[in-house]
Amino acid sequence: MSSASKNLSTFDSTSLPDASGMRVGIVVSEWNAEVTEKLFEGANQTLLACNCKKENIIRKNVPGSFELPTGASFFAEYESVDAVICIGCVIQGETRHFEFICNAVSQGLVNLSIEYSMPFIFGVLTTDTQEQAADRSGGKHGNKGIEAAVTAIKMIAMQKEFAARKL
Ligand code: DLZ
Repeated sequence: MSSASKNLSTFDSTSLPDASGMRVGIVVSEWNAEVTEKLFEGANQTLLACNCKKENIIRKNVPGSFELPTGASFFAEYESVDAVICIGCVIQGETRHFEFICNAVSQGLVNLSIEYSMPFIFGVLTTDTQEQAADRSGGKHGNKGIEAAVTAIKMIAMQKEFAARKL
């Protein structure tokens, strides 16, 4: 089975680090909300399934995916979180908007990760069609929001491990 047709979103919460001591920010883009709400649900349910406390999951909305890095940087500046999951959905249109937005978001999140030494997770669908987005937000290819939360939990656990070893 090619990776493009595989559902990568199944996970076993018992094989993941315990998230009970984790505090996570989630920034959700309002563009393509029918998709981003499903991605958010996937991420939220996954964090809860791994014992993250409801009060330690903080959600904020931004107008579009282009604003995700700025919203995420507000979390880093003003909230005490261990990671920020950024959720968006950019669908190819007739103009070059798509590439500008995707490049800005991916580069913006890498820059933040380095600046703050903290995980900023790229939970953004970048698809050619609405159907491809639906397939990846609870459809036949799973839910990339789940995968974003799994990634956040793994990266936070890694950071905590490093911090615990530091003299
Ligand atoms: C303007 C725009 C367009 C055309 N398409 C999308 C999209 O598919 N997904 C998305 O998240 N946002 C889109 N936006 C909005 C931009 O992300 C941004 O909010 C505006 O350009 C204002 O900065």
